Amino acid sequence: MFSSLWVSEQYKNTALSFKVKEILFSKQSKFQKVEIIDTYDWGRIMMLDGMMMVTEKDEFFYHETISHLPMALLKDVKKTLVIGGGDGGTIRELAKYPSVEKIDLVEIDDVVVKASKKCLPELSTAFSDERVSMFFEDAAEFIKNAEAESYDLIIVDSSDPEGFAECLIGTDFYHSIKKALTENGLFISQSSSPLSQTEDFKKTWRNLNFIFPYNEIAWSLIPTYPGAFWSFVLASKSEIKKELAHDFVPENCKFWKPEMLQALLCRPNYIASLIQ
Ligand code: SPD
Repeated sequence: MFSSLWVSEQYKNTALSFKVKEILFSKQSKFQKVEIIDTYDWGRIMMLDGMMMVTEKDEFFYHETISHLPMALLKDVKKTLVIGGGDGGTIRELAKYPSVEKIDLVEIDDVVVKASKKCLPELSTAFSDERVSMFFEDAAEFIKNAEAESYDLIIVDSSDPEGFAECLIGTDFYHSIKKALTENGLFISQSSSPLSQTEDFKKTWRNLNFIFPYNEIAWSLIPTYPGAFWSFVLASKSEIKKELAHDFVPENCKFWKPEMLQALLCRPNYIASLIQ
């Protein structure tokens, strides 16, 4: 059937548009509008309040970077926490590691998980993994109340730092993250596009440096996010050695391979100039 319907993500004065095959899911939750739309060129996409979260075609760049990069730097990870990430892509990648015993997922909006389970079968495979526990609550409260040194790896897989997600780049939040991390544990957060969301990126980096003694920046490509050139910040209470900590290679990756570690941690001059 021919469709003339297009959906766009508008970010400031730029928009990226996708031709719609079919709207599969559309619901106004307590927090946001959750939509899953089948498109011609990018497969099924998830949008929250009109902002692109995932497309089936390019989600692997994002989910493989945010999970395998920190996992490559850590030895024998057992306890993990994912904040946001209700589409399931990040926990799908963490579930590839036999050493991981616990994957806690804190997602404020249960409708995001419901939509993914219903319409995104390639992303939602790990929801039934017995190591996964789901908490539908505010992440800032959850982490404030978490036990000290209770996670080896904490991942923030959030939407842009606006509205209810804004606190996820604040110093209070980072302070709670620091407390909840084990001594050699690692924190990673998506940190916006240095190109199109420069101020968000700089603020995230500044706040993180204020709280943690050791910090790094990684980058990746996400073609359907504003700017496409994406960043991730890492932090730890211990020195972050930029080398592989083990030789386990997760299966079925489309982007990640151990050699990517050096590439993604290599800081382009453009990023270096932003944080001088
Ligand atoms: N501008 C969109 C940033 C969204 C990052 N998180 C997306 C969730 C994917 N699991």
